[in-house]
Amino acid sequence: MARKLIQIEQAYLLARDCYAELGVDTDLAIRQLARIPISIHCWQGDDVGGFENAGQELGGGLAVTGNYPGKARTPDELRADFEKAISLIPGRHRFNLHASYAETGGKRVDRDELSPAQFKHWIAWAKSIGIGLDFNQTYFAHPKAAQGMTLTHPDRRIRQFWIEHGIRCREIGAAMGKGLGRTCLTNLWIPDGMKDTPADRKGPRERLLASLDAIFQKKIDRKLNVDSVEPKLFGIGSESYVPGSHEFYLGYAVSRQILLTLDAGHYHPTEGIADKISSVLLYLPEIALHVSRGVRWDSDHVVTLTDELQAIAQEIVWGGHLGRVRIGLDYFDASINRVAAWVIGTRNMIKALLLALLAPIESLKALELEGDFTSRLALMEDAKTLPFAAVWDYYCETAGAPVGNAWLAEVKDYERTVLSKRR
Ligand code: RNT
Ligand code: ZN
Repeated sequence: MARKLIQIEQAYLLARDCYAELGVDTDLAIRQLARIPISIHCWQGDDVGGFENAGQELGGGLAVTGNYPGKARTPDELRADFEKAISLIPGRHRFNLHASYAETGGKRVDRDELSPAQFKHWIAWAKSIGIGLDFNQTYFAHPKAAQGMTLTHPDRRIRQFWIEHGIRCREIGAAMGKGLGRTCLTNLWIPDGMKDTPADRKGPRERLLASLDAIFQKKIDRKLNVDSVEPKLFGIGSESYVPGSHEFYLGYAVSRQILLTLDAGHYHPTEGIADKISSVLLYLPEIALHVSRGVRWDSDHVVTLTDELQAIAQEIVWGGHLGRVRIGLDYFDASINRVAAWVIGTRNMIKALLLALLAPIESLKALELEGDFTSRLALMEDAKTLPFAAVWDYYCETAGAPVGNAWLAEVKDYERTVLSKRR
């Protein structure tokens, strides 16, 4: 049931006083929050399917489980679903596309032939709804990636094919940046790795290094497009060796001064990415995040309001890094309504940011500097039960998004009237 405006406002005014007693300005927090874009991943909308219709299986160690009805089958359906989702999320966000979402008009355009032409509808659409786009090279779901190797492949011609793909995607990213007047992030992740113990760990890494240098050789205006590389610990089918490891890409990003993408599911199961942020930002101008939720492995579950998510948001906000972290989401669950999956995960990311913005961080930092760790712990714990929900509801209300779980009824209605008609 939708709550009444007067109740939302009254609750907010009480909450504002509570926070003010601790020196926290809730109005300011809301203004800051409204300016943080989340890059929402297209691939939750269609189970990482894309629109190439090449009949190729996903591969690359990516696994989507579930068969909930109603997934988007065409670019128009995906756009409509996403518009529904963002109508239920406060703030202005971005859409993150993969190269496999090219619109080729029925023609076969291979990955090494892609150009901005296949993304002109996406750009026009993004412009019409006033959002920015981000982009990704697609190094999976393709015959030339079927052996589990792309940029590290021993065959020079296959590497060259994927190098060309990498370059073209950066150009597409630049076209997105230019067309929309918002810098595009083009993120590179490859599935390369080995199931069993390699005999040579060095060779594939040397080839990857050379391939990346070939891709990033062309200078592209950083106002239009910035590049990022995404490390990973292991994948299905690459359990024993992944050339593009954390150390590999950290060194690469720092030496080339491009971005590093920290994916929350790409480390050891108990290893968080929050603590990495303040370290890597000492050496890089900007980083990107793939906020995800691994359950026992890199399972890409819908982002929930976990301690890990809150720790990530705290690091970004408390460290003063908001302008230097491009927050993106990366998960895919085909066992629930996909529009709801977008809404739940994104609203949780925003909630975590608001929680971080509402913490009495100045007091906490002062106590820490004084060495009063007792008071720091006490205040941190008390802050956890402040009336956060009243501020969150008020933010949703003033941003024109549904308050509380009122969004769910809209998704159910959309399911009834649109999604369930897709067979
Ligand atoms: C895979 C990476 C990568 C993909 C997307 C689809 O482990 O996280 O970011 O999930 O590009
Ligand atoms: Zn990722």
